[in-house]
Amino acid sequence: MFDSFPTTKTYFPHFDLSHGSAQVRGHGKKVADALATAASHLDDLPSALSALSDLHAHKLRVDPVNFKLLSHCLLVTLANHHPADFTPAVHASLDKFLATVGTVLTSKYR
Ligand code: HNI
Repeated sequence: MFDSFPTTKTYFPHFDLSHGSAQVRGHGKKVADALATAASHLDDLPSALSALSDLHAHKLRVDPVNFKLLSHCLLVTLANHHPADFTPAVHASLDKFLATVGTVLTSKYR
């Protein structure tokens, strides 16, 4: 995401964003863990992601467009690393899942 959409770097001025940096890897794990939590609470994402929604909306103030950029990068990366598993059905369901997570994380911007 940082390489493909450099504007996203503005939210991480305090990070070492070089390729493979420990901070980027550590943060990637936090995001992946949050996505795993979301995947196991598909019946109630707003509650499962409530604290993260507050964080991104009120504290971090991440512009909603950035969630679409990240989702796109995740899909491209997963397709590259798991070409056999990345069937049209998996693509469609991951796209729907990531769009829903993004909607929940930006739902408190009002
Ligand atoms: Ni996001 C912190 C999850 C999208 C900018 N983000 C987090 C944390 C999690 C997380 C988990 C750590 C919270 C904590 O420490 O309590 N972020 C997610 C998820 C998505 C997402 C699941 C979407 C799928 N975040 C984005 C986007 C941006 C973003 C699109 C901006 C481009 N996030 C941040 C920033 C932080 C952050 C900035 C704080 C980083 C830090 O440690 O200072």
